Amino acid sequence: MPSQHQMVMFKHYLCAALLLMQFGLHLIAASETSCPTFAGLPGMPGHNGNPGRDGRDGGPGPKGEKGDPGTGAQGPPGKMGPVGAIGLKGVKGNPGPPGAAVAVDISLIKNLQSDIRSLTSRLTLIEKNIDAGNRLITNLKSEVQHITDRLSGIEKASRFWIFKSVGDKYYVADGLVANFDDGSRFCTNAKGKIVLPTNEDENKVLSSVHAALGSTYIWIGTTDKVKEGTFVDLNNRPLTFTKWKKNEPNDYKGAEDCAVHHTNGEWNDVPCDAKWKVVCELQNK
Ligand SMILES: [Ca+2]
Ligand SMILES: [Ca+2]
Repeated sequence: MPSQHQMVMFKHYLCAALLLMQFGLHLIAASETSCPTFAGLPGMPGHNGNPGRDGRDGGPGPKGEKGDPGTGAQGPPGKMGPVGAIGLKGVKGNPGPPGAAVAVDISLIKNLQSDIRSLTSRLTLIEKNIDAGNRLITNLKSEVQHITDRLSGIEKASRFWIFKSVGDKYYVADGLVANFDDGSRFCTNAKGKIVLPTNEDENKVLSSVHAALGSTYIWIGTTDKVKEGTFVDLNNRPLTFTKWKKNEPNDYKGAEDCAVHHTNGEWNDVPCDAKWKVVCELQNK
């Protein structure tokens, strides 16, 4: 049996051993070893405690500090408002004080009058120049029109096989042989009329047309259909020039109411239904 003294010593050893183990455990926990630990068994859940106090029961906190001003850009201006009503008519003002008399400079007036006379004179001169310019423009327009008309006449005449310029006319022909009425119609359709010499020069030019046509007779625009023995032009006007052959017009057999121009330039009355060369005259303006 161990003695009491031995039991006491055993307790002392046991306590020292426990202390050493406790100290060793502290050292292990303080070190960074990765030794695994083992959780103990969970305990039994506790009972619910009593509910806490309502948070609203607390009093308001202290006032916070004023915030910094915003940094956003200023917005666009608002729309214009509606037009307001017309205001009341104002009260008529008092008449102003009488004006001070203006000192008149006579020399200034005279200078202005002189300037006016000078300007008037220049204006008159300009008006005269304008009139002269207008007359010039009118003349130029007239010349242009004349040239245009002549060009038009040339264009018309140039469509014919033969055309000769004589005075202000063209004698034109295409070699047509026809009676007087058909020949006259042909020339009307060509914007002209059957040829009728009105002076010696024209009569001679018509003779030269004979040479080109190889003709003996060419119809001329005169008849005595209206009054036997009185030859007139196709507008019933008296003739101002004639070149009748001796003893012509003779109204041979009472059947000669039209007239022809012979190669030698002399005229003769012949039956209108005969067929001779047709020459037209066109105005070259
Ligand atoms: Ca006759
Ligand atoms: Ca005759």
